[in-house]
Amino acid sequence: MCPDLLDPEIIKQDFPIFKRRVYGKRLIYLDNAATTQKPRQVIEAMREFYQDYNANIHRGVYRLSVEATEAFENARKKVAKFINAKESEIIFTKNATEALNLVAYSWGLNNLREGDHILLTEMEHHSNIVPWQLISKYTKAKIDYISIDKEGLLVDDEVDRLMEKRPKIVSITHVSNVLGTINNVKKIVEHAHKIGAITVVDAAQSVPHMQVDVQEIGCDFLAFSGHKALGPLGVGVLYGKRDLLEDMNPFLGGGDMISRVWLENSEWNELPWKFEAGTSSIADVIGLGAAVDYLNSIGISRIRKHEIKLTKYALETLSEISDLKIYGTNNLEQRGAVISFNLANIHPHDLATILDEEGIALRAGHHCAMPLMNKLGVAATARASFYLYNAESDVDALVEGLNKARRIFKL
Ligand code: C6P
Repeated sequence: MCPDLLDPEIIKQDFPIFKRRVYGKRLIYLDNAATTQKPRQVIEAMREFYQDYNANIHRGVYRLSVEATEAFENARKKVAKFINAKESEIIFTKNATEALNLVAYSWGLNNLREGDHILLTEMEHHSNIVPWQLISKYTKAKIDYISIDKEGLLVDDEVDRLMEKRPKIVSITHVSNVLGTINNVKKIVEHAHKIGAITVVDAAQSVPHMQVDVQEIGCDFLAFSGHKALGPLGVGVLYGKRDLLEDMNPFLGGGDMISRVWLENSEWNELPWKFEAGTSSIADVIGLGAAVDYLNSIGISRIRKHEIKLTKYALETLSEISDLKIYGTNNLEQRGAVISFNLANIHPHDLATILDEEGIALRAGHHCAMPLMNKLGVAATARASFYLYNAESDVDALVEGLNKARRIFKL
């Protein structure tokens, strides 16, 4: 086997969940855009924390607390290196949603006012729409949306037209969780910077799957969730440029984020702790560090290659099913490992239920992207999303399951 190619069957051995059976069948997990499974290395790192050195961080001088603090800050180093950032620019949040809210509230509330524009796209997840709608209510700044074409790609002319309105902030997804579209964020960031806008990249669906380098993209902020990158639930990351973070007010107040507190006012802690109020999800952060180690040991570019191969195979085999409508582009350079589809007029929830009986886990619904569903003219889709442990046999099982659905619905 070519050393550049992954062998999903070997990788699966690192993931205890694949030992279980679902209705007596092997588990075929195709909901990686929602959350990924966890390798034993991540589970073990978290177990070790709770079993061997469970203590709060940044507070105690005793051995356990020192060890916990070291492991926590070491995870920050790993995450920073993974996306080519400085440690002081990595803020641990609860998830990508909280990271995006942090920017909206801490930057948006102070910097936006009536007459200002916020630029988003029609393919955003609710997490990159709703926080801006809230901020727009408070500040009266107006939101514009870059539209998408039939292939699910951003319309270049629309980018140019809306940039002419000189938005103060441009916040876009790197990879769509519905269409799989990979946006050219570097180009959009460059354009936005030319007109003096601040840029935010929602990297929830990119960081786990492809090389993401914040210096290369040049963005001001970037958000992602640990749980979509083999890490535990409960930890997300916000990258922010130091000078911007320095100027911003804290998002949440409480312990750990201050240097001094008086009855009348307070002084903030240094970066990044200024934005990490209260006790952090220590075990989760340590687990995320282990996930980064695991991803590095496999190689993120090998993961991307594997996903391109699998997506190509899936697009080819799925397109042979009659009455199956696939959304998004066929250009694999511009597409992540996410395939949304509808089969005739079968409701995606019915499809997902039939597939579940075959041990296949995939998501059906609006995928927290209701404006995008409206644009596509549907209420919902079914969605298969792949990761490093998925094999062509998983795609074959999906095709078989869809053919079973066709038989049940007498198509
Ligand atoms: N999308 C999906 O099934 P959180 O929930 O904060 O970890 O991630 C939010 C988020 C932000 N941006 C994008 C592009 C996303 O895909 C998600 C999460 C999941 O598609 C859950 S709705």
